[in-house]
Amino acid sequence: MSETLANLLQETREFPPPAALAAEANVTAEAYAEAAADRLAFWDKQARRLDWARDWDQVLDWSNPPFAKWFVGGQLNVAYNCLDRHVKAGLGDRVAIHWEGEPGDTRTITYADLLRMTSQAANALTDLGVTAGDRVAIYLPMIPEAAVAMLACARIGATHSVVFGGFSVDALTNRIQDASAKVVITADGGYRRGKPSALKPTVDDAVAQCPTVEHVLVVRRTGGEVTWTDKDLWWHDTVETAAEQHEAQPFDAEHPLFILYTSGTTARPKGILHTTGGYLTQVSYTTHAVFDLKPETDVFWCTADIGWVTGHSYIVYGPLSNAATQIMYEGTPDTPHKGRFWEIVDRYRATILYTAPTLIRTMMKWGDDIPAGYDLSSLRLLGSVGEPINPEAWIWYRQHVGRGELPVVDTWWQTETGGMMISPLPGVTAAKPGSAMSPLPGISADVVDDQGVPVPNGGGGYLVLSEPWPSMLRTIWGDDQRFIDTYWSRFPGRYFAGDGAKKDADGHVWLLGRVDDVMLVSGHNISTTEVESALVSHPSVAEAAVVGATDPTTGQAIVAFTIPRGHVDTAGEAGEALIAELRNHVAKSLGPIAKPRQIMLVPELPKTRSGKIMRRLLRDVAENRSLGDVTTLQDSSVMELISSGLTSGK
Ligand code: 6R9
Repeated sequence: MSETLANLLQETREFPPPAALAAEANVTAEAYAEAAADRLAFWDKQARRLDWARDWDQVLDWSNPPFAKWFVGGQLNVAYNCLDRHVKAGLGDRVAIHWEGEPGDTRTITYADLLRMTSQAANALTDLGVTAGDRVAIYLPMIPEAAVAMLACARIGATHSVVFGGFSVDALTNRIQDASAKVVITADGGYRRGKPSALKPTVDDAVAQCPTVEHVLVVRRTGGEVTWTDKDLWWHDTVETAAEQHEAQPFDAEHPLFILYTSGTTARPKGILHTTGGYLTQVSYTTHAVFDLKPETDVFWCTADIGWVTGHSYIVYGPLSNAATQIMYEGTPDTPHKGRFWEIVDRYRATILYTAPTLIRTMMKWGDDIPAGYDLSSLRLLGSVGEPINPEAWIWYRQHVGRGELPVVDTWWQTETGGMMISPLPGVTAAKPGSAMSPLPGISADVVDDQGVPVPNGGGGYLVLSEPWPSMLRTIWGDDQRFIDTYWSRFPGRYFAGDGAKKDADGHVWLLGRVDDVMLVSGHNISTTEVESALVSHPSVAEAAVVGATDPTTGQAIVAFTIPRGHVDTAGEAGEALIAELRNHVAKSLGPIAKPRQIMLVPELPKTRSGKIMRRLLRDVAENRSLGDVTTLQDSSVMELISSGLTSGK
């Protein structure tokens, strides 16, 4: 990665925090100094934001790396920290969740309600024979019961494994089998794109192949027909009739909390294991620090699905442990119209919005007039996660959603890191569009070269995490060796994140995408992210995905799949002219070496359910191969659309 293009660091805009926000910020620059002086004392203090039943004897035990133990000997209950303690503090009437179904039905759930629902579910699971340490698979749409099911597992010490509601029979079967789940919690279906979409048939097919499953709890959401088996129980018969009182027992700080399978774009999915005390400490603290969350007045909205780590950490555990009021939305952003997100922000007076670059770019494509049609004046902070955010998308987000005033926090982290790791602090950092900026207080990250030597400012290489952190994964479920091989062997003693990154002249971190996606063109390492950002900076482009395809002369050649903005004419010669212009535009912004060999204008890009572009599939198209594994693809018709409608140019 040392030979990254020299002239790429050209984004120099800087946006300091609004003075009013900085003056009232939850966390100031002092936090960096405090953590730098004594990292473990810093995390000890953050852990005390939670309620512990037993204090810990040691903050970190790193005597057997890479197997960490945080808050050794401490005991706590995660659900107690998210619910009971708030109700005990007199906050029972505070709204925990403003839920909005896709068809427009709504539910308002207070902390007292959520505690009652969770207690009932905990009692019901216990009655079904679920005990601490058992695994429960959750395959639900974005309905409040998803959060209730997770919290109920946490409450009784069962380990949940949430599987995306869009995953196929095979994906669900593998995940249930890998974790030997005893119970599956699902629904008849959910609403997506304006119609009910069934879930139960997928569960039926999966459970038929999973002998460990004893019971299936089924929430009635759509009222659609379901086939019934002798393992099935209705949620409303079982949970909603259970006792409303449940005494939460404390669990060890290292008790397993959940397994979440990474999307597995290549090999067998990895069951990422997270535990109790360190995980909750870090997600709770980062919610407080990075969103500057003021639970009395803020209305928080994270648009992620609960089946993604972002939904675990920043819908369920982070916001609820901080007694936040939040919005939860079941459906898609364009049902029944393209202003749906802004309508929700407007209706609930959302103050903090946390979403993904893919959505921001989609909103750019749909046009500026759509957000302009709603009152977004309640917003005070914007966040981004999931992929590198192109400077152009960052600026659009701040301009058209954030009135040109609001701070944007670009938060880098992974399923494996559990919580945010690299991000601006909204009251402290002068943010640069496209950069995740600096490791958060208490976090140590660096960019290193092939040999593991930290690169100087201005250099590029691999992102590593150089010290253990509280919400780190503890292992890959059932496969310690794979945990060591995947994350700790490339650079011994340090965690290898698998992302390319660079440090700018000021030492700020810029993420360049997965290292598997870096292209090697005529001996130069070129990051897909940078070519994509160059394309997106052209006024005719809404979104772009870039891959390296084998090329006889240059080793790899750059192939770009580009979605034009709504108003752009791409028919016939206009399309050819646009392609020529875009190739030159990239050459002009990044240098001739980065000029794409080929640009294809496409209507859509293949994405995972969490919005990440599946470049692997595009590489298959670019190299005329048949498609590899598509099980994690959000919408399988997209690939047909791309292959059939290609307008390509050389
Ligand atoms: C939270 C989440 C992790 C991968 C990660 C990186 C990419 C996430 C990012 C980002 C640049 C950001 N990623 N946030 N890249 N800037 N702010 O997304 O977890 O689904 O496990 O994905 O996502 O490539 O390695 P997960």
